[in-house]
Amino acid sequence: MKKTLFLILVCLFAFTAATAFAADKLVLRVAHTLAPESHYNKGLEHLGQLLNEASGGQMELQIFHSSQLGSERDAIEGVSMGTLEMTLVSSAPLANFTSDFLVFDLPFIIQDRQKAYAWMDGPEGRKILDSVLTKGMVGLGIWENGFRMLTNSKKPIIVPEDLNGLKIRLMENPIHVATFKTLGAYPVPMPFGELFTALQQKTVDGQENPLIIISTSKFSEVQKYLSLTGHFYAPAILLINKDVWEKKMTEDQRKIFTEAELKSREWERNFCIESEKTLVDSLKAAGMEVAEPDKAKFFEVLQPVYAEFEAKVGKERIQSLVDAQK
Ligand code: EAX
Repeated sequence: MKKTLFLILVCLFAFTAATAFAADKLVLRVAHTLAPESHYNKGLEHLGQLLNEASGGQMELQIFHSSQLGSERDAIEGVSMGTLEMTLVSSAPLANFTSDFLVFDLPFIIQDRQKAYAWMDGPEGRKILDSVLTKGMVGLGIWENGFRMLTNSKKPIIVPEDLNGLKIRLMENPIHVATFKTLGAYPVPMPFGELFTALQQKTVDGQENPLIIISTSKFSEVQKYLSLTGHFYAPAILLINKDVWEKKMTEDQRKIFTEAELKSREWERNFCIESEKTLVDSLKAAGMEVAEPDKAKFFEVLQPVYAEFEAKVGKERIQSLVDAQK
């Protein structure tokens, strides 16, 4: 009888110790919409590896790619409410939650990537990131999605008039919609997860995304024409739920995370820059016809978009980002 009780107690103790130990391990789920070969996925894998190494296996990143957990809007809502720990999303859909991000959506506002990185990593970028605090999130860093290029199934796009009447899928963002309306196109906001099928079934004629996405999402299979417009620069924002960051994580874990994030941000940006070097050629090889558009014409036609959104974005913030690239 005594022996049985002893055994039960030992088992109970072992069980409690095991669960306590398991509870020490921090598992963070991070969702994104892109392919496993994409810059988002590779950058997050890099971050996961650094976290694992620096924490002796006690911090784990679980990556959910290809919109497995829904659209970017869904992911932002999930992180905000705490049903998901983390996400990496374009800043454009995030601007619907906090308008501070809108500055990045102005056409051609970012031309010099390296100088823009310094601005985004400095106090101006921090101020923008901190605007998510009131939404139950913490902005961890500004990574890269990239310069967005136009593709379509109808014709080469050289000047804005070429876009007349074309149905172009966009991210859900008011400045993007205004931009393509001004260009004479018919804007169709839609989550990324529905895009390939929409292009395939010709519900839309075209779309715009960085070369690395056009390539890793295989849009060359359903789009003939690529125009190197670079009309928007899309930063990618790494977000974490505020309670997870402030209450669930220890100070040590936050320190490990901050260091690993900084390294991964740099790694991911370089991965984008390096990949881009060969992407035009590989997309040509995949059958796309590539055009160099008249960017100055596009910029000229788009001036009314600046006038329309200047007050909402903030004149000083616009000027600051422009000046930072001089
Ligand atoms: O953030 O929706 C898009 O076109 C984005 O580039 C993509 O989801 C990555």
